[in-house]
Amino acid sequence: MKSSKKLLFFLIAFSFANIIFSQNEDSLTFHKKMEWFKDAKLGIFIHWGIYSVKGIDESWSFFNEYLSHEAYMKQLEGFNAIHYAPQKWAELIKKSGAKYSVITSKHHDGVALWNTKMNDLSTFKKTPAKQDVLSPFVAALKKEKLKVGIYYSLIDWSHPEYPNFTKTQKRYKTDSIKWLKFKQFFQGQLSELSEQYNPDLWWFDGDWEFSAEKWEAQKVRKMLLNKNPNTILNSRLKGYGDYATPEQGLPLTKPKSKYWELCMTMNDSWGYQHNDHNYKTPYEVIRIFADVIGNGGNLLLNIGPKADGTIPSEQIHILNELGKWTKKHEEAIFGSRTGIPKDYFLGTSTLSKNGEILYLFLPGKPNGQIMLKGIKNKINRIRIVGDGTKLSHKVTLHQYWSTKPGVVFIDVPESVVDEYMTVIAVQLKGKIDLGSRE
Ligand code: JFZ
Repeated sequence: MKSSKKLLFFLIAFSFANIIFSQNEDSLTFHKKMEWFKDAKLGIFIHWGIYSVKGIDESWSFFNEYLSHEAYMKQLEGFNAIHYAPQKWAELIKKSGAKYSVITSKHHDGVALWNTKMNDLSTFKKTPAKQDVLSPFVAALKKEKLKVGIYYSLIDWSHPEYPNFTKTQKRYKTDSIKWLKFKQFFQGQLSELSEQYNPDLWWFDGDWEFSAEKWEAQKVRKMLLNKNPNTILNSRLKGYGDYATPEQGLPLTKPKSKYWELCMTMNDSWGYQHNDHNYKTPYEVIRIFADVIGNGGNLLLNIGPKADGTIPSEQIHILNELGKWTKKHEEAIFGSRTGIPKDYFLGTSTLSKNGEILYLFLPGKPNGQIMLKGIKNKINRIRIVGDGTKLSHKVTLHQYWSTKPGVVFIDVPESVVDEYMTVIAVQLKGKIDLGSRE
């Protein structure tokens, strides 16, 4: 190669490298920053806002015109937070076993939980609580060594410069000046949040009303990563996020994305609604949670505190029961990886990070033997997780002349059965080997 050509080659190669590294997002760094999230498994989502005053749908109730915007905003007068105890919240979350929490800093109704300088619509300026209720909670999470997630709605149906107001009333269709002002507003709020809380995770919502170009999604991503290169962004930023959020509830099979999170209500509402008593039982929550982690995902379980700052007793009950179960079974949950295909074990399973321990989740009241097929490894020991009881097993259908693994039957005595879901640990010789799958 002639030297001038060489120079050109290097110049081109260098500028390509620059494009990649200027974003500081090569795949190694990316997977490293996602590690805590992959290991975390459980997060607690909090929808707290003025909608808890009447106990109506968060923001959607006025958007869908079930009541006027004015009547909706009257709820500001009832948001008093008189029993708000952020440290207790954080301790309750910690006890559930969750490793992170995501709180609504602002929902589609535009009411900020912190003292934003970008406008006056905040719990600090417009409610009897007269407080920035976000800061003490973030501080409490940090104190409890829980990761901090900030939910932020891009949509702001109350903002005079936002195009959409309700489902039938639009403020404008195109107006570049107004849109520019709104962009400055929401990006200003994001930099406030980023400066004040430096969250570990951003949970965007409402991206569906406009395109990535209109939201300047790429620029927003860059801005947040500039401040904190390790921060994680959920998927609802028009494709500029880091992990997937399945849309139709519980996925039947493992989602394609390596990182994913299912968000779920405890009853049928995100915010507190006194009429909604349709709570899932602790067993149902635990059963779903196991299914999620068996497919390599995280569960983001929602609570909706009341306007006075108390958490409804049904929600506390679920968190406590979940906490008992996660504590007993922590080794099978936190830091685990996707389990084995259902052809090998007809149920939910996870694997230890090094692949040498297989955890089998036995819902309900198993009694009798558990069957496991196709595992080529020798089994060193089988035991009940969180209990220590050693279990006996037998291997059948294994021919000495064949490489085909046998069928394993494991005895699970009734005396060791967990109230919600028993977990057994199958300690293998070496990393799990699933053989040929035939
Ligand atoms: C959004 C909000 O509109 C809702 O009020 C709540 O805060 C929830 C957590 O998030 O609702 C959505 C948004 C997207 C999907 C489902 C509910 N989705 O992609 O399936």
